[in-house]
Amino acid sequence: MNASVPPAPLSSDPEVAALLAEEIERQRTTLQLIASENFTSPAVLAASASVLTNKYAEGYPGRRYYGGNVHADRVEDLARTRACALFGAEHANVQPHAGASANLAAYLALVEPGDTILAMRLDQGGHLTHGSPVSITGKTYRFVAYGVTPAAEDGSGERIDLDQVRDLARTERPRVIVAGTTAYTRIIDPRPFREIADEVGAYFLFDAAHPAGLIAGGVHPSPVGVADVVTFTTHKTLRGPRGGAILCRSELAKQIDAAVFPGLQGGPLEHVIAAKAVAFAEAARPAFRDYAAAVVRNAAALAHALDAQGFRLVAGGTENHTVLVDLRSFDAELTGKVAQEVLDRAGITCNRNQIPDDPRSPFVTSGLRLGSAAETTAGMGEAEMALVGELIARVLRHRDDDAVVAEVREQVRTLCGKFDPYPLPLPGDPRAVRR
Ligand code: DSN
Repeated sequence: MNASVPPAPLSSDPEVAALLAEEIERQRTTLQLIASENFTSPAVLAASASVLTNKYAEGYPGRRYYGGNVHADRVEDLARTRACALFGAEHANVQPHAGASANLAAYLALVEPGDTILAMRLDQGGHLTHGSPVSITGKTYRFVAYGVTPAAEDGSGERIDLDQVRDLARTERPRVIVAGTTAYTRIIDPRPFREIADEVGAYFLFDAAHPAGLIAGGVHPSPVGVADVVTFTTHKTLRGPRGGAILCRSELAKQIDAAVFPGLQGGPLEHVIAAKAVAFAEAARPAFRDYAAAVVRNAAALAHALDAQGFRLVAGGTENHTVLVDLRSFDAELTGKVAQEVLDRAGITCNRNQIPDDPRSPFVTSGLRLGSAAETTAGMGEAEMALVGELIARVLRHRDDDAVVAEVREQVRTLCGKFDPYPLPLPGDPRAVRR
């Protein structure tokens, strides 16, 4: 990353300025291993901090409910065109504020309240918006859930149980079948889902929030053209601003657009849409294909290192950006909650996560989810991932020893110092103030 952004003054609000400066420092000096996070480029940051935040643009390009949208129209058109070109899609809606609103809009477009939808259960690796009872999705539609196959000694288990998907589809006759996960480490082939959806006359929705960048980078199979609708977030492996988007065939374009606005949202965030346009262009460059391949290699290296330290890997390893660790094999007493807290103290940022059939609650958990997308952006490779695996094991093994935690914190700081995601000053950056 070498694009420069002029540091913007936040001197009128020293309180917020100080907090932002501390957050920049945190991101630069600790390891970012949350599988759903990344470091955007300075260009993406600049677009999302632009004056388009001032603009109301309810509607779509050429059909707005407010005046003054000549530039917003061009920005949104550019974002839509770039999204379609990147993924080979017929239609794109770039207005969803998040992956959750993209999924809700897709349901709103395709089915009626009370209709049956078949999706993966949250505690098996799915997402809240795939029908969790605490989500509006679970309260509005009748969700039926599938999961993964049982764990196997040789690592061949904990795969999406396609037999279960087929059986449930035949008995429950869902109107939509959803593929997509938040804590799943294997490639998801969209074709068997398409076949099952065709057999029972259901729509097929692919939630590509996590693998969107791997799909754009050509290292995972694309669901575009296979699924009826593809939702995704722009801020995970795709490395864009925080937000969502929807791709679909032309014949569904009208109903998808109407579901997003006015169905679900009001004014779109045109500054974020500008940043999405920047990210789509970045992801279309050849270098992004190298990045996507490196993300997968790095996750595999991290998985290998953790396996060598005695951690059981859910699904036996990884083929994407995520590693899901079953902590019980390493230490039966260690919960995901405690592990996350200890790792935080050592400067290793990740999140606790339920593993399939977890006996512990979602707040405590027996698992940790780690991801390679952000630190790959910062430039780390397989050697660094091997070291990170060792550091994680060391700090968790000696979690009651403050001296070891502090020592690992220093090793993390040194490692991060060699892979600064933002070598040039950013708006609000304390380094800019010091100059
Ligand atoms: N919260 C996101 C994740 O971490 O995977 C999904 O919404």
